[in-house]
Amino acid sequence: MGRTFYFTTPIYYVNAEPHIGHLYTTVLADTLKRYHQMMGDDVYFLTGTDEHGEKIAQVAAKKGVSTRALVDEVSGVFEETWKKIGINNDDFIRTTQPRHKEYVQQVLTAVKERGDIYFDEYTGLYCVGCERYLTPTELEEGLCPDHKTKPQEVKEANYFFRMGKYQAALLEHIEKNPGWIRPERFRNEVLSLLRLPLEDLCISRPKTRLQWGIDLPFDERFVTYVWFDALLNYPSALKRTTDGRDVFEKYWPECNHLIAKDIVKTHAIYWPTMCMAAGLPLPKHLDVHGYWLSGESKMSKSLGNVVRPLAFEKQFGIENLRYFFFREMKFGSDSSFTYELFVERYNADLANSLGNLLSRVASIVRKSQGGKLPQRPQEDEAIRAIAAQAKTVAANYGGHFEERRFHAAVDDIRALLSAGDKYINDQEPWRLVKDPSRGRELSAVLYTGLEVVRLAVLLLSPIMPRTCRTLLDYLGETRPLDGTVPFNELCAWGGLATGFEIGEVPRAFPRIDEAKLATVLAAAAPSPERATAPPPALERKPSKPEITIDDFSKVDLRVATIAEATFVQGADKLLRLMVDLGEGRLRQVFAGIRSAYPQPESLVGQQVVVVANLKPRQMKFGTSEAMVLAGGGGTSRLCAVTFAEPLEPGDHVS
Ligand code: ME8
Repeated sequence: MGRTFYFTTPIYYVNAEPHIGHLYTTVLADTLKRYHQMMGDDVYFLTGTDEHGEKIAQVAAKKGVSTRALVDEVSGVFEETWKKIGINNDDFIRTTQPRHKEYVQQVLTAVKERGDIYFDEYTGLYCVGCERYLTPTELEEGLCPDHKTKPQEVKEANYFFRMGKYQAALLEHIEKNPGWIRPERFRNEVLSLLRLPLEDLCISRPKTRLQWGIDLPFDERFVTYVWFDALLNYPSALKRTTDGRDVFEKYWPECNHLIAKDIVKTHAIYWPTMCMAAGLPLPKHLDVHGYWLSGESKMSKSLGNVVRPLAFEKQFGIENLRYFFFREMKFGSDSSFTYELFVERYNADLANSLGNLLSRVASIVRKSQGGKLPQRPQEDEAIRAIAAQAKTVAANYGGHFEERRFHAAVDDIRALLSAGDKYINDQEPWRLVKDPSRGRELSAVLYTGLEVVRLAVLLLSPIMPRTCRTLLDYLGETRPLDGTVPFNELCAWGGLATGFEIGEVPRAFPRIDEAKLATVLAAAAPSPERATAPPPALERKPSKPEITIDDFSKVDLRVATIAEATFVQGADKLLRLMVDLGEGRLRQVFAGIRSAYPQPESLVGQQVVVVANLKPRQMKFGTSEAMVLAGGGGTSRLCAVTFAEPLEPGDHVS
């Protein structure tokens, strides 16, 4: 009998559409579900959208649409996106659904009756981006470290949850359960937070300031604080599924949350203390992954450097990105996504290694065996070695998945494929084909080559389900991967479908060439998000003292054409630009616009405004010989000042 699992992703805010950061956590849950199903386990997978709170209300107001219209539209985009790319979630929860609202109100009533909610006045620093109060120690130079915005000081009378009361119990739970928060370093982070005094949590917002939320059942002048509402989605979705069932008893004890490190505090502190007060058993695991960075900054809607799942699906296929996710990210650490790196990995691992091995061997089978897969051969030393490696890879696979060492599972599969590749190179079946007396050797080599492919594809199938299903079917491996056939049987060496006639060799992973990459890069910058994202919480800097026209005329503003744009090693805000001011030489400029241009080469050829008579500045990386003008930054997107029409380099700007 298999085990039971309940995987959840965060419910995503509907203030902007999904990007590949959201995709990653969703794919992670989907892959874990498929892995466990293959192992014969029973899995429930929930995702959804978080639709209340100040942030959502602000975005709707800025767009000039009703909040209801905004949440319906964007939640629909999330749900559709997951559907279109084959995410296999069991339910999709929206916090605006009656099933959720009713549950939140029940919990609030119970916690209040227990004496764990009280009314008080409070002053604190609120970050709308995070939708929570930040402690002064969390700020970096007075700003929220995630959103780079100044939190607003809020003073108001509100309801509070006695979170502090549960501090000792939570500390004890985490100390006693080493695997509760994984990986270890996030557990340590939470433990150190819990060694400081834990304040109570403000769980309401007065309707005079915010109407968009779930009414407090005991005081309708207030709505519920968005995190107290959102976290309860995990049980509320089980209490009443979209098709009307109550699966809480079955799945709740096996709850495993998947989140990124941005929301550790809410999930590892707010949430378990809420569970304690509500009489809910604590979730079983909290798995925390790192960020996908775009270049070196976090990919995020507020920074505007995002890659959209559906666009990627059209460009290179989501399944290939799923592969990249698991190959590249070491669980718990940050990883960079760039199109260039994606293409490099794809070409090396999928086109060259897996795709090539399959097509080289399959085409000889077609040529020499009438397309029929050969008999399992007598094993010589070389075959025994590869079979032993395959056996070890399959044996370690489960441990890697369950300890969240996905990249190690992929490394093993890559190593198996390269052993297969080396074996084929050593055995040279293209020469054996020419010698009729070596037919038996030939079929042994072909069998072995395709058996390696079958096993690699089987093991990759939770990661690339559709692609792998097609390849397995092609090889005559039609057994279901839903646990009805035991995993050990599927993966036993020698399972290749002897006698099955393979069809025309598929071009499973066509190589991506430079030209295709260049087209995608050109389309990716500037990202459409930059043009449409509403800036978070506007803050205007105080204006500077008045100047005269004479003061202004001292500034020599010129048109400059960007000839080169590159990252600067060791400087995460700067780009190094070589600009042409029509002087017969290029000037070097270090410009603090990196976050806006994750693909700096997109700037080449653009014309910008520079301060040409600024005294050269000696910097750590070299001399900066001018300054580029840019707009935005701080709380909104950053963008270099450019021209709608081409001008001559060196032209005056006035
Ligand atoms: O925080 N790298 O919603 P959210 C990796 N509504 N993962 C990323 C990512 C990146 N660059 N960007 C986003 C919220 N994610 C709340 C959650 S749960 C009760 C409420 C993923 O829309 C990652 O899973 O800001 C992260 O934790 C989540 O999206 C944040 O999504």
